[in-house]
Amino acid sequence: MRDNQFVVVANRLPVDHVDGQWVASPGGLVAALAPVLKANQGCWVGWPGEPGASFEPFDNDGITLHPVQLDDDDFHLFYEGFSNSTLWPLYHDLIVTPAYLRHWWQQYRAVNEKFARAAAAVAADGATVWVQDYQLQLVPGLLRELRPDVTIGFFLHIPFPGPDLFRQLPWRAEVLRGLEGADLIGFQRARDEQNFRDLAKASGLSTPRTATFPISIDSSDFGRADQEAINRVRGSVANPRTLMLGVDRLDYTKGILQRLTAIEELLEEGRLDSVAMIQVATPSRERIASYKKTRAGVEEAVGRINGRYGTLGNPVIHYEHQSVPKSTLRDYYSAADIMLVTPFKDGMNLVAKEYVACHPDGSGALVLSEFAGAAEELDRAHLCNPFDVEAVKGAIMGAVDKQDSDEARDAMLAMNAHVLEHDVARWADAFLDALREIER
Ligand code: ADQ
Repeated sequence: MRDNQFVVVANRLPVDHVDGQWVASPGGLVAALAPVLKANQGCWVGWPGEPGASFEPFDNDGITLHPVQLDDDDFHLFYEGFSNSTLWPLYHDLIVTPAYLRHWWQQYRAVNEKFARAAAAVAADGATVWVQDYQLQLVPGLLRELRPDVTIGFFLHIPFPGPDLFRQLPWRAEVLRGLEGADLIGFQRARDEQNFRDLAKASGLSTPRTATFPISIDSSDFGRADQEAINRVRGSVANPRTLMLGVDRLDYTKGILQRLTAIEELLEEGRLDSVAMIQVATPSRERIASYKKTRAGVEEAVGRINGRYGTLGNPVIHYEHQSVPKSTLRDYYSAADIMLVTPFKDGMNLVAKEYVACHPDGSGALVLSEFAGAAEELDRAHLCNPFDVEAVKGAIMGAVDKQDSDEARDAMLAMNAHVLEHDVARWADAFLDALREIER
């Protein structure tokens, strides 16, 4: 078993088990790493997504997958609990209040031990192990104890909070010790890296190497759709003059309701006409109360806006609460005049980059939150503060007013060139090159 020179450890395997079949699953992390693994003949350690199910290692599309079994308790306490109701809100600056429950923490530690043991069992002597994200922050330290010979990288896909926020965490010392086991820690933005360094310094930690590696997309997946597909999308929403689009996991960090409120107010003020919006919202973490509440708020707003401003067979907001195939997303991105990406806080936001990749001809416009990591690179977007409805409205109107202008075209061409050049392969190479330089 100990024969893999390159091991990725992530909470989820890059596949879902559906009706006895393995199918590739959507999601930022998976979208980002699958091409890199294929190119490197790597193996992936992760949870297959079904509580209680046990599977033997298997090959999928050229990658060996090593399933880690999680039972119902693990799912509720480690995944829904500590990962997504403690760390997720804490690391996204308390958009909802994190819960600090001791039995969640104990299960988080136990599951991290499980992942560390699984990685230790498959890594070859002197292998490189790349641990992903907030669910597995203890793995570097635990793996270091089990396997001092391996080189360990860690990448955090979500923001790292300021020291004053992080210090709320009752188990802050243990989490820092876990991260300290890595030879290299990668962050999305310089701000996240600085937050971690400030905290490490104040905590007297022997700071591991850190660096900033903004993640990106596999841009070959997201070229421009053909005109027929674009006409089909626009025709199916009654050919508005301006087609807007939102694509998000249904998560309170994404600011979906705020964006709908901005559109509603613009309609009320009579500043938008002949407009339609497609909002795709992937079901996510549906059993957690704050997610139920977010969904209810979004769906109420969609109903209210359509009730007031739609006409028979012709709603303003076309809402899909489902996962859609990549090719459909590409058609939507290509057809949309204005993309709305307005998270309150987001590590990067790949959707913004996917949209930009679908506009190599300079068409389209991007309204983007200042608090998305992507705003650092996509700084020619219509940037706005998502907490300020007037600012979101202003950014939308800026995009509408400049539609088809030379300025809009130049901005999109510049952003498109940036995304095509800085793709996910380049991100992974940069991280792995930096890790190789410090290999022990
Ligand atoms: P997410 O919070 O999931 O990722 P994002 O970066 O936008 O956010 O990635 C979402 C991915 O899912 C995109 O590739 C998108 O195409 C896909 N997707 C969204 N809705 C979909 C739908 N309805 N059907 C099919 N696919 C859909 C986390 C962090 C981000 C960070 C990424 C990667 O929160 O900040 O950018 O990891 O590091």
